[in-house]
Amino acid sequence: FAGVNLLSENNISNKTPWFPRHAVDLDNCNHLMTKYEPELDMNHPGFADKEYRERRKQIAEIAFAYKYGDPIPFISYTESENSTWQRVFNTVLDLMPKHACKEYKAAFNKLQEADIFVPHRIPQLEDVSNFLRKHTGFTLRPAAGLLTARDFLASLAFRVFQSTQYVRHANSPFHTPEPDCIHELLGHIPLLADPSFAQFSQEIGLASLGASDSEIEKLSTVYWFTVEFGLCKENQQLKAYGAALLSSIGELLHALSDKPELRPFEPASTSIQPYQDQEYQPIYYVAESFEDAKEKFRRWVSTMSRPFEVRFNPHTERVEVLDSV
Ligand code: NLE
Ligand code: FE2
Repeated sequence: FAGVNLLSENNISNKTPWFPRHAVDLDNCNHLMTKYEPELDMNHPGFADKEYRERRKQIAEIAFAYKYGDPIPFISYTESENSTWQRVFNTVLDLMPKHACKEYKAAFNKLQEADIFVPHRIPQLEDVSNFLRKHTGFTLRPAAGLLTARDFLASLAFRVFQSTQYVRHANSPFHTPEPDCIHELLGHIPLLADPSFAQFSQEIGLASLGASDSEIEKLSTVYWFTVEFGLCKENQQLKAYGAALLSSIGELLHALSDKPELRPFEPASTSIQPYQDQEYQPIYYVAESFEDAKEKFRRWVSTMSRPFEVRFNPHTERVEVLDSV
């Protein structure tokens, strides 16, 4: 039974789910949730649009073929795709000064200065990845669609963000329930260039490695209500930092109206709040600041049941497993 020894090396019991130990292992962390595939979902705006479905397939192939270390393939976006980007980009330009948190605005400016964020063309993931690497060490990998929470969170532990590369359907520019590259670019990328936020993202990822299914569920719920839909305070005012708010003018205005319920971010209760992902959220969580959210998150994670600790070594891109007893 040579395998038994292997499994229990470093005290990892054979009950611990497999997890990536090196960034190259992320080649195996690309399992998709199928619920949003335009082929399968009758409500998807692309369901009846054969050309759109073909295009999605073509771009998904790139992600399936991608291997660790490859440059991210260039996509020649069509005029219609670029114009969808431009419509969303212009609304962000309008709303950002008033409604986005200061860290988002600062990074957005840098992306404009670097000529990566321009109105008329969709940025290439390879350029964005190189930009992030310089600021926080985050890099991107192309993803074919919505990944399982376990695979998606695991990549964050390595400061790798798995990003879709296809574009939402031209008929729904201002809100789509699934991720697309406009959401990744306008929602996630600016904050991944912010050191404090990058740290928070990585810590969620590290906490997910080898976690049980129910803990993954809690971590992805925390991720949902912070990284995706989080609000924070800035000089007594509410600002958005959640990517799904910043990439969807429809939901951003809803979140800041008097319709939804706002609650203070508390990992213990936030992590068990059920949510749906089809419509605007009825509840949002408000963080005092990124630092405060990080601190609360750390305290809460330390109560989780995992019998070992993990540490990312950026020189080797390896996760080291440490006994916590
Ligand atoms: N609703 C967001 C948007 O329209 O940009 C995408 C959410 C992805 C979780
Ligand atoms: Fe997202």
